[in-house]
Amino acid sequence: MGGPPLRPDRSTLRLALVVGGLVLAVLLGFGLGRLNPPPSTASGAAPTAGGHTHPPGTGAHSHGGAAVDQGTAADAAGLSVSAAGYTLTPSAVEFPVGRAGELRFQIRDQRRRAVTRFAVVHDKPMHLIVVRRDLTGYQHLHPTMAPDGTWSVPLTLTEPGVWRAYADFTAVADDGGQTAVTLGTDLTAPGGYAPRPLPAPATTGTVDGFTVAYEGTPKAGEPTPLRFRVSAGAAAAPLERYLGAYGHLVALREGDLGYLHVHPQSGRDGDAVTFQLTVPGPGRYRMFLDFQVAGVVHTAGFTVTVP
Ligand SMILES: [Cu+2]
Repeated sequence: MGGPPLRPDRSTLRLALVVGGLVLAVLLGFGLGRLNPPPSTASGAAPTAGGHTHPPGTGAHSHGGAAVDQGTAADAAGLSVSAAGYTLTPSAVEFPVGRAGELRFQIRDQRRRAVTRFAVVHDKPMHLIVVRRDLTGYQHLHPTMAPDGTWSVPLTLTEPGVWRAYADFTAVADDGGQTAVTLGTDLTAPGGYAPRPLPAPATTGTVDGFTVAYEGTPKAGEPTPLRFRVSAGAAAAPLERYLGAYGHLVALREGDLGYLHVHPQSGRDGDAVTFQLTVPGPGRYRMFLDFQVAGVVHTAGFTVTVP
């Protein structure tokens, strides 16, 4: 060696100070950011009439013991991949048309951990609804969960286009708290998309040889009872319990595919099955009634216009 000791000249020192200062500033900013807890209704929260916000997909809840917003217009759900601190994470969203595939996804919490505890609601811990953008091709599926929180279900997208998948579940947090959420994501089946117009509004329809009719007129912002009757020929069809009730109803909004919550009334009144439907606003909706006869589930669809 023997050369003069290496000493940094002044400009190198200045540079070191500047870089060091920048690093310090970044670290401080990061630390400060972490000290502030993220707002609980961070992204996409929709303001409501009560002057506060709800995460989309969660609807009304109570603050400090006082119930708020009960009985007012319920928001549509399923419009977001992330709501109420939970995120729907599909592993793949593209499906070749008409080919049997498998949809796999996780529900992750705010710490990006896969959720593995779910409450059983309507007999199942997870309800998955899949429908094409034009509200055709409706499927109601029940995925199964692996121990690591990965859900999977066989899925075939029967025609080309963009499809929406809704995961309807109630997550159980570490402290036992339960959160009911419906998250939505798009799936795609590449190919020429030929959308079909929504069928005309009707209160009677036929499916698989059954005639299904309902009474009741949904109104915007009000829970409305809808009474469905299923008949086979002249007689009432012998409905069996399906998902803890004598039928299961899902309503979706044309335009944004908003997912409406429908509450079944327990039991049957006579040969009818009644649901309480709250429609968030005017528009056209497509309702899908699943019912079971002789061990087979059938689905009747109805278009309804809310003025
Ligand atoms: Cu279900």
